[in-house]
Amino acid sequence: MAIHGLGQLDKTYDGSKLRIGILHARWNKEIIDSLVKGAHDKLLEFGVKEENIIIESVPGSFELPFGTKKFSEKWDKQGKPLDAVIPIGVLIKGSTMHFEYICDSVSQKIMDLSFELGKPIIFGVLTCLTDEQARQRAGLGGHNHGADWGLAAIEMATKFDL
Ligand code: RBF
Repeated sequence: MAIHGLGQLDKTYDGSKLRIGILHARWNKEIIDSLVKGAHDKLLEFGVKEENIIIESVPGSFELPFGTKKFSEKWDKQGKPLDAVIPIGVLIKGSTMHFEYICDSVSQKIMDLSFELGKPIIFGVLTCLTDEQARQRAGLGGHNHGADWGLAAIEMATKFDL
């Protein structure tokens, strides 16, 4: 059992029929790229087809909640709904209160979105005090949390016969 990270799944999940969206912010790009790759590769490992992993971006983490809503609704309208969305962002504390406000509001709104949209919206936002903490959590020296978010999306999109 991993101390940090999801560790073992409760059973094996088949992602072959799923369509999963990844919506990432572009701030802190090196870290974002690694998290997106971690999630993407884990989705492939669990059978999600490459063409059913839809990746889109927004400027920063603040844009993730609204972007996720619009991203999901766009595919609903086209008759090719996403079964889950993984919003990915990296917030790093600076010298103002910006970090505190954004962390709180973005986290709360991402949680609300699952209920609003009726589908799993995974919490793929790192809220770190330093660049080094973010790198460690993005597979750049430590465990890649993006992989856990990919697994969480597959489990949540499969488990409750949504
Ligand atoms: N976006 C992030 O995704 N991560 C950050 O660490 C981050 N830091 C920011 C710091 C400041 C002072 C400002 C003004 C914006 C920051 N943003 C960050 C961008 C923010 O999420 C958003 O894209 C912009 O504020 C435009 O709405």
